[in-house]
Amino acid sequence: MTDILETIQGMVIDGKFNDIEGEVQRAVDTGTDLNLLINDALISAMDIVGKKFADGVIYVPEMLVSATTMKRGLDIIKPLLQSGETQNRGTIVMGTVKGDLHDIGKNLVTMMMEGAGFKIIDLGVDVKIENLLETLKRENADILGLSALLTTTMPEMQKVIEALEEAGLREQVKVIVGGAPIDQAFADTIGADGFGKDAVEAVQLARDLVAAK
Ligand code: B12
Repeated sequence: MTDILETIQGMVIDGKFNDIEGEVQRAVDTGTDLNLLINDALISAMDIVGKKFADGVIYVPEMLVSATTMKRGLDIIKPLLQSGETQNRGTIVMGTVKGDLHDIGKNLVTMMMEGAGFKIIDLGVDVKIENLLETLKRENADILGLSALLTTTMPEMQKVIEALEEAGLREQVKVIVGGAPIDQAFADTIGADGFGKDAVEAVQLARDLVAAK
């Protein structure tokens, strides 16, 4: 890893939220590959933070400061991911499921989807099923993207799919799922239409699903 990526990774781990924007901007200005910046510096930092938390080396407040630092870094990159495509490729409602407050991954997926020309309605975190249903109907959405980072909130995804069936919306709305504990097997079990392990896969998945509609 190059020095600048290592520095940025360290800043997120150490929660240097006042310095991160300048450093990410410097990386961008010096032509650092955006994929490396996102994956090798920012996301990998959160993996290390998660491990430290699991090992009891750091606690929730430190994890939160790292998350804030990560978000500030991503904010610098966000405009660069917008391709300026004006064509609406389809409408996607995104949200983190009820009981779950993690939104960094969802936000990253949202940014990349917007960059790829989708219209995104981001309902945020801890989203209630009624809110999802109401928005999907109102927006006549093509896809629902659900994120979950906790093993305890994963089952909420299945509840959402069941609610879509009950509301008669399942045929019209494709459901894609993601988040660190989610995998293809889980997506299959709950009857989702797709799983994406990262934002790049999420965009491809959305493209394929809309094209197949
Ligand atoms: C940052 C963080 C927090 C922050 C969140 C801040 C925020 N605004 O998001 C705070 C401090 C609030 C937090 C709180 C908690 N956290 Co936390 N957190 C993390 C941490 C370190 C990083 C998550 C992250 O942002 N990763 C980076 C992003 C980019 O990755 P990602 O989310 O996986 O997203 C990518 C893919 O999964 C995919 N993707 C994501 N969503 C979607 C959606 C779709 C549709 C698709 C296709 C793809 C997709 O694309 C993304 C981009 O590549 C993780 C550890 C980890 N490595 O996951 C723990 C972790 C998830 N947290 C954990 C825990 C336990 C908690 C708490 C319960 C702690 C506590 N005791 O209070 C609370 C729960 C609060 C709640 N109700 O949600 C555990 C979960 C364990 C488990 N088995 O469930 C983890 C794994 C840490 C650990 N190792 O123990 N946390």
